[in-house]
Amino acid sequence: MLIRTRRSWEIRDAEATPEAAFLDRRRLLALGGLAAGSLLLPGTLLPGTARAQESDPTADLYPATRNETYVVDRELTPEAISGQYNNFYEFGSQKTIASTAQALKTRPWTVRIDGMVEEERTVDIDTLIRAMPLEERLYRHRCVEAWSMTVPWTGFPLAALLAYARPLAGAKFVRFETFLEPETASGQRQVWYPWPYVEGLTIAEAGNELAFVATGIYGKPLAKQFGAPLRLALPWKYGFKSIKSLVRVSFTDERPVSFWETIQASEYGFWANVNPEVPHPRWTQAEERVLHTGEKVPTLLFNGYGEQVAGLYTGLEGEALYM
Ligand SMILES: Nc1nc2c(c(=O)[nH]1)N[C@H]1C(S)=C(S)[C@@H](COP(=O)(O)O)O[C@H]1N2
Ligand SMILES: [Mo]
Repeated sequence: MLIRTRRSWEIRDAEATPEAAFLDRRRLLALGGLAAGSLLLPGTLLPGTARAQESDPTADLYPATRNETYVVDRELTPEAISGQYNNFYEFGSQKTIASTAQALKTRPWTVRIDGMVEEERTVDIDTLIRAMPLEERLYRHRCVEAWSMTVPWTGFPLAALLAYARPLAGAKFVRFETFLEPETASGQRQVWYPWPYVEGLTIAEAGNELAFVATGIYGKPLAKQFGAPLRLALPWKYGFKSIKSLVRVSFTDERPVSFWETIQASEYGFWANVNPEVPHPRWTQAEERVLHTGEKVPTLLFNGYGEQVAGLYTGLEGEALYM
């Protein structure tokens, strides 16, 4: 048992102000601009924020209406910070991949739906996005490396994609796959990694109301470094489960083995639910570093989303649910 002096539900006054959760879009943009101004040289463009998204064929769908069910008790992370500190190993193992990620060509783009489904098919990304009910949600994100951010995603419930895919009754898992294009993604030329990036969920997890497919962030289509044009956002799990730049969604009765599980199964398991009391083999998970302030705050069980997801794991106590 860990003993903490500050309880997980005690949040500082500054974090608790309703303004923090409901920053209007203009103020958010101003915040982003301010931080960008202080971090970047004059005249430097923030990669992927303006140019690429203007030409996005779905740009007219943004900003989408915010779903007020998903609120947060933390300040949003400015785009100038979250857009410059990314994990996207396809473009390198360092956090500063935003510029190189601009090489990713996101149109034309298709998503293959296959495996145990009524009918296998390949759908064009713009057709898919327009068929889905877009909304905005504020979610917290906790990386296994113990940093965290809070961001406004735009997208649709993964449950809507499940309904669209029509899996067979025998399907038990969903397997997700990222693009494979070593010509543009320099990281994929590092052949010791098991490309393409793969992740997986149980059908029950994928159907949970919190499981979200993001197409946008900060009221705009996703910038490339965030995993354009389509990525998962699974706020109760460590960030590596939220796979970026999806090209394939497969239904199966076998538990998928993920990219990170292939590399180091003793550190990155299938379930990877956030739990402050189960340390990573090489560091504690009790606290996290808030990306834009550097402040250390206690990590919460299921990243604070236990009410929605704890029920998914009853009867599975023998599994390594928290790594
Ligand atoms: N395809 C792919 N998806 C990925 C990753 C990656 O390297 N490749 N990194 C993961 C990790 S470790 C995290 S924390 C999040 C980071 O998302 P962000 O850069 O949008 O904050 O993406 C996840 N999805
Ligand atoms: Mo991560």
